[in-house]
Amino acid sequence: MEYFVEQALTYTECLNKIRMKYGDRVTILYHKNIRMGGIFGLFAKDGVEVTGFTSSNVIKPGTFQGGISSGPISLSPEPTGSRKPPLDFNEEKQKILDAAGPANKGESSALQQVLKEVRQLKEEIAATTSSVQSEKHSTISRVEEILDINDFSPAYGQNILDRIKKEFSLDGLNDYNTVQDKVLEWIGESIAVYKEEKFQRLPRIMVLVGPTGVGKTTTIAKLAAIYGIGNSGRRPISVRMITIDAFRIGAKAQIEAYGNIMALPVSYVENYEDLKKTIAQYSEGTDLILIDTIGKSPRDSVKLGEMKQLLDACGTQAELYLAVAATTKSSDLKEIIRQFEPFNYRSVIVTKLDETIRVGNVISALSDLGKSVSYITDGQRVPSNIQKATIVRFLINLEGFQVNRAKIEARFPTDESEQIQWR
Ligand SMILES: Nc1nc2c(ncn2[C@@H]2O[C@H](COP(=O)(O)OP(=O)(O)OP(=O)(O)O)[C@@H](O)[C@H]2O)c(=O)[nH]1
Ligand SMILES: [Mg+2]
Repeated sequence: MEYFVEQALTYTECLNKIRMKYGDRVTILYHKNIRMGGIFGLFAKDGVEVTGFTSSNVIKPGTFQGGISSGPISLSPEPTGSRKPPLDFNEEKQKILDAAGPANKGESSALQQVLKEVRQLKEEIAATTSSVQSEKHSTISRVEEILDINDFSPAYGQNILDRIKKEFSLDGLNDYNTVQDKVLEWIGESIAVYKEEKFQRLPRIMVLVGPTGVGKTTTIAKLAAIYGIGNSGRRPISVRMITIDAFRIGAKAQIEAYGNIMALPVSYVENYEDLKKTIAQYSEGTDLILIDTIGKSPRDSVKLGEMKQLLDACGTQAELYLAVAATTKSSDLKEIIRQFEPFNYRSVIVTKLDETIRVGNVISALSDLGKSVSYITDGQRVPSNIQKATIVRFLINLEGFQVNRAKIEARFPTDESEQIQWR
């Protein structure tokens, strides 16, 4: 008599395997569903495991009955379609005794021994199966947790985890720091920083659109300061601000206040004709026209459409930017990015980076939808709280990773001459 434990993807496959290996004179004790193959629970498949024993003196041929058997059954061939009556437990016990050998016939100690061995076997298998099932490599669990903390979108997170599984061997996974550095690198590679084109035709027109309250007006003032006051030793150029937001209480006063402080002119327009006329009027002698718009709910497609029509007055050379707040959750960011799509904006300005420690939402929403980031703002102070976006800036903002700044700066170098510096 010989015990066996066979595994296969299906019960029938398993029985065929047993039949091939041991012939028909076998007795099946039980079967159970298991997870097969894989490493640390990855790539495992559902399967079936059958435990039984071979015997030279199998008792009465039985028919295999589908489902979980309540006792030992024989695999002996039987005409198809014939159904065996329910198994009698005592009779089945006796079968095991018989199968254990003539010398033990009738002795319950033999049965006890058989059952004990089977139980042990079962426990051992259960222990390994459950550890295979639940055990995820600690490196993968750790990265998963960090991606979660940083509010990366589920799709983005899954991509990173799949890539780890694909690119690291079991041995490689044991080196957490190397995996972590690679993950940071992949995240960095997924951030597209907008490359500003050299603008040929003056005036350059920059327009900011976006949801309400994200910081468009404040950002317009910051941009006006960068270019109109000069920075990093750059000479100031002639800048004018135009706001479409003239009727809201306080809105006019807000941009006017910035204009006064910086001694930069502000114009107000209400409609397409006004805007077209104002741009034409100041085209001569103005290098940069910054246009502030009224915040729009991404859900209000009628208002978005009206705004789009009005902005057509800026002409095709106008550069539109979408402002979004870093504090917006990933799924809302995606909706905003999609809803503003008809504006054909060139890039995204991420505001309020100072208000959150999680930037995975921004990184994943931009990456999932293939958008670049041009500026980031990180505070209410005008003009100093604005920077050109850099990959490093996003990576050092991530929670939970041990970021080796020198390493990521070397991997994602920043063109310092491009940066805004206030002295
Ligand atoms: N913490 C922080 N606050 C900011 C930032 N940018 C703007 N704000 C603040 O956000 C609030 C709204 O800013 P606004 O510039 O008026 O926003 P807006 O997009 O023009 O708003 P609407 O015109 O109403 O759509 C103000 O209190 C700003 O000071 C930033 O980068 N960080
Ligand atoms: Mg505003």
